[in-house]
Amino acid sequence: PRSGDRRMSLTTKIMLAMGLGLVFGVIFNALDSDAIDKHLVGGLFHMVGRMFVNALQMLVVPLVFFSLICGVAGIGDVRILGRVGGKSFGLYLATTATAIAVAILIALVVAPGQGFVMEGVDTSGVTGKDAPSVWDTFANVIPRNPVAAFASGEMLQIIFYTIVLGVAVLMMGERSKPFVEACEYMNEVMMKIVQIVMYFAPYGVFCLIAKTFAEQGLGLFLPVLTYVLVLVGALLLHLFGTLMLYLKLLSGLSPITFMKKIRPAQVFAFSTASSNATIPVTLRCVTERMGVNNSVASFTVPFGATINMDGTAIMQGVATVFLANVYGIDLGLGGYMTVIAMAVLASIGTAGVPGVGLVMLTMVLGQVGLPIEGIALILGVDRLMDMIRTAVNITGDAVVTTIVAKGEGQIDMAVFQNPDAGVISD
Ligand code: DAS
Repeated sequence: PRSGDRRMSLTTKIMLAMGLGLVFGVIFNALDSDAIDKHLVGGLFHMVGRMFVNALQMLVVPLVFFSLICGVAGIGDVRILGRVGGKSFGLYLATTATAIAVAILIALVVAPGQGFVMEGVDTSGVTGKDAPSVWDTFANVIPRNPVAAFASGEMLQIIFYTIVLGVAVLMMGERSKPFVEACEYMNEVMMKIVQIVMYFAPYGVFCLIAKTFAEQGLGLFLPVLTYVLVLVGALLLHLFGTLMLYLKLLSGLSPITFMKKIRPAQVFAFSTASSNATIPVTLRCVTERMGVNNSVASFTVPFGATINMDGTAIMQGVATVFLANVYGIDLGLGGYMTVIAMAVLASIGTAGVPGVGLVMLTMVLGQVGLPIEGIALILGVDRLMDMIRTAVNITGDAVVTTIVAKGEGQIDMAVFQNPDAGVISD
């Protein structure tokens, strides 16, 4: 609870920083219509904002490496990797791909940010067409030189190489224990670094928002509101629509019973904005409240918390469409196919800790040639969006867990039907 209290105060601070940044920016814009950069304060805001965006990007490579190694190597036995790993991996990909495809379709129809082109931002050098073709994107997943891939932050190659390394570690059997323990330790260390960076989020958010609104004026606020509405709509559609359809069609289990039993984990995910922190609660919900056998859940839940991020993929899809509209860049079908592939792979690499979905968004934007500074527009609202999408993420983990368990005959239906099974105080 203490860390929860601290996290909530951080959330409050970020909301406050967003509000103050908005007010300061709008006043500055009204008083001095010249670009804020001509002033000392503008330079300071630019520097602090840039430092925060750099710090977010600094997290990506080591966080993905250690989180993914733990997810794969944590499976424990190569044979388990086969049926349960294959099924759950396939379902995690399917639900995430469905999530982002539906999200992009909704965003293209509603077109948030349409008609509002960022003034004074030179987008001539930024065209979606620079992104490599989808075929090259997949062909280049295999790194010629893994060290170069890590050094240059080629995320697709890093994710691929890390998964292969994880499987190789599993094949070492007992001798891999020290390595896996070291990776788990480093994974914890990486989460601490995320916490350190998130500590500075209010300052980064204030400077980024203030600078953005000083340059663009209040006109920008409306499209950001549409971004939030489209994103929340897409998240709720996935939560109560797509995921429940998967559950009903592939397991025959009752979505209404499922939603009642998973609620404590959703509440915890919302308040912590961390899938990883919610793993113990998700595990208890699927085993004690739904009757899933621990032999399945102990793998699929942590695996899902590491590689399955439907809510995050939805955010990345909607944010990409929003930013493409705001910068007046047409990504074309190839561009959106790349976004879907990148967001699915990025959600595989996203560890389940607060704010990393945004960190991965910088990778998706880079891949399709959109300016990374664009995240300044959605940074202020991202903390609240993160809480909602994390609840969607863990629900997706639990849906796949119950589907796989049902298919393996590893679910005690008496427990699933019993409304009082393993009640956890919400
Ligand atoms: N907060 C992350 C999680 O724990 C997701 C995200 O940042 O998008 O699932």
